[in-house]
Amino acid sequence: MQITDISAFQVFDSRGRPTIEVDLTLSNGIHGRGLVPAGASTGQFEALELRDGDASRYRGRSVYKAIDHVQGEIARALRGCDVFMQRELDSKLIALDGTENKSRLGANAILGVSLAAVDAAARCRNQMPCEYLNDGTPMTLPLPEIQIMGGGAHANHAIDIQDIMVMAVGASSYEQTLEITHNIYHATAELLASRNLLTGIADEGGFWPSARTNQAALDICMEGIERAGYTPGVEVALSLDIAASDFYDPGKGVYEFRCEGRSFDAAAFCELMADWCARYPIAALEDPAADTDTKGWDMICSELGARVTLIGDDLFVTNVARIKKGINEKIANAVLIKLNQIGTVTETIDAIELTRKAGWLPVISARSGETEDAFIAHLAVATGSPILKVGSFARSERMVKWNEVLRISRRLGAKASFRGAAMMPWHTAGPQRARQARP
Ligand code: 2PG
Ligand code: MG
Repeated sequence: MQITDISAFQVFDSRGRPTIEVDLTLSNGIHGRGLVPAGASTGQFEALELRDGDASRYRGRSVYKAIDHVQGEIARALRGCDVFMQRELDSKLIALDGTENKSRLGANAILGVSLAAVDAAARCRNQMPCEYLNDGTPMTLPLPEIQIMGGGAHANHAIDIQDIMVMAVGASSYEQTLEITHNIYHATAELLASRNLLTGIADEGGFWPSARTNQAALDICMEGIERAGYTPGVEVALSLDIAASDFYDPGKGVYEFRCEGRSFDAAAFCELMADWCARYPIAALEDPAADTDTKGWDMICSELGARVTLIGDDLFVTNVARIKKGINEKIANAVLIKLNQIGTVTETIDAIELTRKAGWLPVISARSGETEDAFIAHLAVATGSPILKVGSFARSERMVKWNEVLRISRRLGAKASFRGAAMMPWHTAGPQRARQARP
């Protein structure tokens, strides 16, 4: 089935910032759409998001150059190509760009086209994107990581760490994970309101962190879990995105908790992470060390790698070469997977495959600047990825993904199983640790 036309438009993401929408047309008249998200705590090794940089338009953030690339060079190169040959299409896009980090055409331009091709191809076959992408790997419904409080770059650095999330590790179905999270989210809102701390929400829908220290924010979330009637560590575990690259000073080699006026060298920060894991039922830590601090990662992994899911985000940026290096160095045990960090669907799937083959966990993730697109729900199910991270349990750009997994589950029935925490092999120690966890 041939691609006949590709158009692109400027639309707006969940922060109201410009992004790209691609509309790809096939010779049978079917259209596919691709919408591109954007990060705020963007890793320095990510593929390049092309913005116009013209201060007189959208404060420099418009994406008209990327749109021109889609409608010009890219459309010319892909017209007449078979939409079912996703790997070939993506290879063409990579070759056409010709740079290491997609900086010539823009990873946002390239990803929009790559996503629109999958959407069009799936529609052509009358399949859901997850069915179209599935290569025979058993499909699973993911265990959600859902944000209760948002900090770091998503909340004007009111606290230093970025995401305090819950994982319903005791749930026996996907639907139950949502019920548990719903109850915790709203119980936490009541708790904050009762203390006059309900001051709004951060970029991904989690509560604005009105706590004075990072640990106080963890305590509020623990109380929220208990107020909802759950035992932390039994039905529910915590998961933290420390986003440590955002407060690491590479010159001094220190991590700076600015909201507390404290700083730590790599060894002291590792000790702090281990201390938190002893006090709280933490099932997963994302970016507990900076993307350039390999020694810090190594220390944390030796200390916690056997019992905590240690997820590299800024460290790996969904890049096969960086993930391979990390696997050889054994410095983590899971990889955050974000399509726009690398720029094509095929490279993203390759990153997932590589991660899984190493016995590590792929964690499919949204960005802090999201859209109404729910493709990542399909990517998680299609690849049998154990964990899905989408932000909080509020705001439609988040809920559309949680809801899409419900729809997929209804349509796939027994073809997609839910294994929950059983897909985190080292998690079994969690509940036991949790019982004696409170400080
Ligand atoms: C992250 C993401 C999502 P951003 O760091 O994992 O929380 O944030 O999209 O801003 O990089
Ligand atoms: Mg992150």
